[in-house]
Amino acid sequence: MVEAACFTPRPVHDGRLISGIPLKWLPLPRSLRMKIHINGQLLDKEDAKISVFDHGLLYGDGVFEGIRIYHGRIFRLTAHLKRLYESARSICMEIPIPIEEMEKATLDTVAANNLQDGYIRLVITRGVGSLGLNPFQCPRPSVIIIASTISLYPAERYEKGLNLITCATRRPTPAALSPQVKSLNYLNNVMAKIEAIQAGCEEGIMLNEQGYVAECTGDNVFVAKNGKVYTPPISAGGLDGITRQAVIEILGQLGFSCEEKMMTRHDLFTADECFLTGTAAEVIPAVQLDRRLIGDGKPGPITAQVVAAFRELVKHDGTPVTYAS
Ligand code: PXG
Repeated sequence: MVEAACFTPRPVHDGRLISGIPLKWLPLPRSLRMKIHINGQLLDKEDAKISVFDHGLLYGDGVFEGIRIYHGRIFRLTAHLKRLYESARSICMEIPIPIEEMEKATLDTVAANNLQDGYIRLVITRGVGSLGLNPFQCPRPSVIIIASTISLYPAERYEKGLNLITCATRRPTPAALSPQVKSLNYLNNVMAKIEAIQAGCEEGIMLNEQGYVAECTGDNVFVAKNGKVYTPPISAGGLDGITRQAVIEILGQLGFSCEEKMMTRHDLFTADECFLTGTAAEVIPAVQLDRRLIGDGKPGPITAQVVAAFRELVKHDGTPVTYAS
């Protein structure tokens, strides 16, 4: 069995020992432990287990979504659920519950963990099968909902901007697996992320087979030049990001034109500003690519406006969670 860690470290620890055990490693009272939804049940984290025969583990066969909770509201929940069900349909997987039930289960899991701000990971695996590729031997996909927190980059990076490299690992061609499927097999993106980190950068630009900019390993990319904003079209190979869509709307409201354009590294090197968008990253400036400064190497004014407007948007745009009083 794949097992989550037994004890959740206490949020507060002062170094005290109880019976020789550091206070931070004592189990939390049951009512305070993280609750995870698995196939209709809300389980304590230590009881939340999935079989090693699940094809999600054996083959990366399954789909997922990452969703933010802001101020007690789930940001763009309907859009995330729609993308999840489309990813599943694309890989011939029938999610065993209707979308309305998934919405309720997601809201209930957030409420059970009493999270006002955080991050939800929805994972649908192909389910338990035999040691063979054939997915039709897996009778029922498993539904997992984790409501927790995520912090991708230190706060300082939101002020100073990210440093990027161009990854040698390319975004796979749509003739292989469609880039629109958020599958459980993220190895290609993981390889690209390794390249970025090993080069001392936080994120990496991924090109498509033709050498055009597709996106980053977990975010979409935008540039600003001469007061106009550009982003690669989805057909360049990036994910149709939900934050990307929100930012396109924000840019319209701020009065900036945003054009989808095929771009090469040249367009990034010669841009005035660059920023990335994603559920985990939110909106974050990027100030260097391959050790070359983008613009003056500082986050620019258009980026600052988009960041501010995005932070405002998430305060009210979202499905409200009903918490137990
Ligand atoms: N491209 C890729 C390849 C992604 O995986 C995005 C773009 C941005 O899409 P959204 O819809 O989130 O705006 C993603 C999403 C993580 C993490 O753990 C990454 C994502 C989402 C949630 C968590 O790094 N990437």
